Amino acid sequence: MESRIPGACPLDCPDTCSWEVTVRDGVAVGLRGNREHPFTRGALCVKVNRYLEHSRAADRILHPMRRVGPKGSGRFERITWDEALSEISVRLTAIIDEHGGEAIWPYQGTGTLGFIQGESGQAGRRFWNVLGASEHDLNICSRAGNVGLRYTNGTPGGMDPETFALSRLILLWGTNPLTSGHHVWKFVQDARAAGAYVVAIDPIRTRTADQADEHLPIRPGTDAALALGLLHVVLEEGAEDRDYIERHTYGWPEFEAEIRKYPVSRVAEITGLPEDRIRALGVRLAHTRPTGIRATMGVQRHEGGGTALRTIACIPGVTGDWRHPGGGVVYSTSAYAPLTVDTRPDLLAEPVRTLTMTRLADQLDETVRCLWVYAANPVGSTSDQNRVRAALQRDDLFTVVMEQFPTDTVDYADIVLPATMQTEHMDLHAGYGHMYLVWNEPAVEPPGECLSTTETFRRLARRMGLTEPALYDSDLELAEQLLSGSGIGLDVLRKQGWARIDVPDPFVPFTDGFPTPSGRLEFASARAEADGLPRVAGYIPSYTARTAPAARDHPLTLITPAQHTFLNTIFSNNPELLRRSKGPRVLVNEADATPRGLVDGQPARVFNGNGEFVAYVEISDRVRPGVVAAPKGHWPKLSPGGANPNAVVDERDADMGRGAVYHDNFVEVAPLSS
Ligand SMILES: Nc1nc2c(c(=O)[nH]1)N[C@H]1C(S)=C(S)[C@@H](COP(=O)(O)OP(=O)(O)OC[C@H]3O[C@@H](n4cnc5c(=O)[nH]c(N)nc54)[C@H](O)[C@@H]3O)O[C@H]1N2
Ligand SMILES: Nc1nc2c(c(=O)[nH]1)N[C@H]1C(S)=C(S)[C@@H](COP(=O)(O)OP(=O)(O)OC[C@H]3O[C@@H](n4cnc5c(=O)[nH]c(N)nc54)[C@H](O)[C@@H]3O)O[C@H]1N2
Ligand code: SF4
Ligand SMILES: [Mo]
Repeated sequence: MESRIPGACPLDCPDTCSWEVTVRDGVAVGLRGNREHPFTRGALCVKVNRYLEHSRAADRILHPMRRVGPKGSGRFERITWDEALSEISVRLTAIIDEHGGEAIWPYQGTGTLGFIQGESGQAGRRFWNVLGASEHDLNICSRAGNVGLRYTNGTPGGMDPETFALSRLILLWGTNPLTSGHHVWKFVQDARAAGAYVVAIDPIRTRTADQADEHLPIRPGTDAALALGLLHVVLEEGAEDRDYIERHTYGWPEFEAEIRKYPVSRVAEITGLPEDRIRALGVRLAHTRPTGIRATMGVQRHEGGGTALRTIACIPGVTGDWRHPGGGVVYSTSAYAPLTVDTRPDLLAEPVRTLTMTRLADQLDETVRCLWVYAANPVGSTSDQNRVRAALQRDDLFTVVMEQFPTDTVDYADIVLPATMQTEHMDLHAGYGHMYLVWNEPAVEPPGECLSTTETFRRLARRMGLTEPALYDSDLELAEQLLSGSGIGLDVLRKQGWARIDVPDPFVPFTDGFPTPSGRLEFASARAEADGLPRVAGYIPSYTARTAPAARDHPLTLITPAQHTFLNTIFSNNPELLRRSKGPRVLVNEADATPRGLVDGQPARVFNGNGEFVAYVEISDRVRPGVVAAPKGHWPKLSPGGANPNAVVDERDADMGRGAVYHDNFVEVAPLSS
């Protein structure tokens, strides 16, 4: 018997593909992108094409385990679920009795974005509320940009990415879609076929930059200055949309004065870009309607990253691009998901503190007695790896990790709980790069003793004798609750596998105003001022951009972008994808490689005061002199030297939302032998 089961890619990728699993006699034998889905259009990606293979990998965790070696050793014995739940129940109860519920840190990551099993719905939070556990701020990925956009537009939401097909000038700004979410490219190609011009603004000449009509290799962390410089040219050209500004924006005189401070000559100095290229792009922007801007998370992994998005978002306010389908900015579409997430904050007996995902090393102190990691791999993915490792070593810390694979984080667990993969559990998704809900029907039985997130928490609640009924809602009940205000029926969604969010097509946002205090696009924001930020959008340099050469202890700026063959640290243990990654690499410009004696293909130490990692040198003009790049995602324990780039990343906050600064650190590079 063969059947086709609709599902969704669960990964932290804007495209949230709709897929179809072919099941024969209870075994998943095929996986492919849904051909009917308007965004997926039948294609998955180089990583997820191996998802079924990955789900059957030899190193998959299939049973609960208890640590037998020292923390970090990764030595475990198999135990039963009954033993695991008993031990956890006893430990949690003792911790709550002695230290209070806040001593528990439920550290949820982005392994799955599901609304039922994953981070979008904060799966497990009802359980944590009953226990009074600390809140967890999942700010690792996109927060600074979200906050920045909110000051300007009132929401991080913007254009429907499908409308890029209608754009006539496309700015791909700090985004590498051909690696980090390629489905938008078809719409870019449609636009090009109709004559659109495509510009990539990125310190690295990425795959995407290779395909663009033009690449501007901007100095990292200076994007807001470029935005102001382009607008300076728009004003010189007299091309600002006075009518739009008058009727739909707030704070123009102040912002205009700010723009006037950034003539092209000054912007060239700040951004390291030639004056004539900036002016030429400014002229294009002035006279091309509609201009669509795709800016994603890369541009905000910096000290001034929130401000960068805030200021880039001002561009369509000046050009009036929000009037047109195909005009405007899009960062994330997740705000459009019409789903009702109810984590039941009323179940908390009293308010609790919030712990910050990007500050794990700092905040994992003796006030935390249980770290509960799920769908996350902090040893591989969060900043300041060596201090994270040290914090995880503490003897009086009880660490539980729910996982599919034996990650570096698992090595520190006291108890490991085997987790299902997407083909084995039920979930509901919304994209952050498209306008659809996607349903995931379980296709096969879980292998071994793997359990879903929801089922694990239901069983644990029962073991702990918790009586709150909301802890026992089934996955289907949770789905009904999520869809309750959406106007989309569960039956229809389950049958078709996906549904478009109820907005016109083509979608033009903000036609009824902006969800800001003034109801207008805010060049100036009283809210920003109240939050201790500049009132007017402007430019805040990143750490590496503002630090004078003489004050740098390590001279090179490190960027740690998406790795083509992995998704964060997922798939990095798949032998074929690991092979295709060509191992940990660091791209170095010849001008920096030569004086350091770095040789192409040879291993080098990349280091600063936080630590070091080892990577193979790739001498390349893809990076500017002064900038080096080492993709994220390699498992430390599968890397030479046992560390990945997060060993050198500071635990330092971006300007907004305590976002991380993954692309804003100084390093030195030396041949490994020296
Ligand atoms: N293959 C693959 N796909 C992924 C991921 C992955 O790990 N691998 N990760 C997923 C996740 S978690 C996310 S959040 C998204 C993120 O997707 P992206 O936003 O595309 O993320 P990054 O690769 O971090 O950054 C994009 C580009 O920004 C550039 N950049 C860095 N600093 C600056 C700057 O100061 N200015 C400008 N203009 N550009 C800058 C980088 O060089 C990089 O090429 O991708 C998702 N997709
Ligand atoms: N240097 C550097 N570091 C970065 C970034 C960067 O640009 N540069 N990007 C950051 C970004 S954007 C992000 S989003 C974070 C991601 O950081 P994390 O949220 O820690 O995510 P991952 O490292 O992908 O680890 C996710 C883990 O969840 C597991 N998993 C997957 N699905 C499930 C499930 O259904 N249940 C359970 N229990 N486990 C599951 C996977 O096996 C995997 O080990 O990394 C950040 N780290
Ligand atoms: S990782 Fe992105 S592109 Fe690949 S299948 Fe998942 S959603 Fe689609
Ligand atoms: Mo992310």
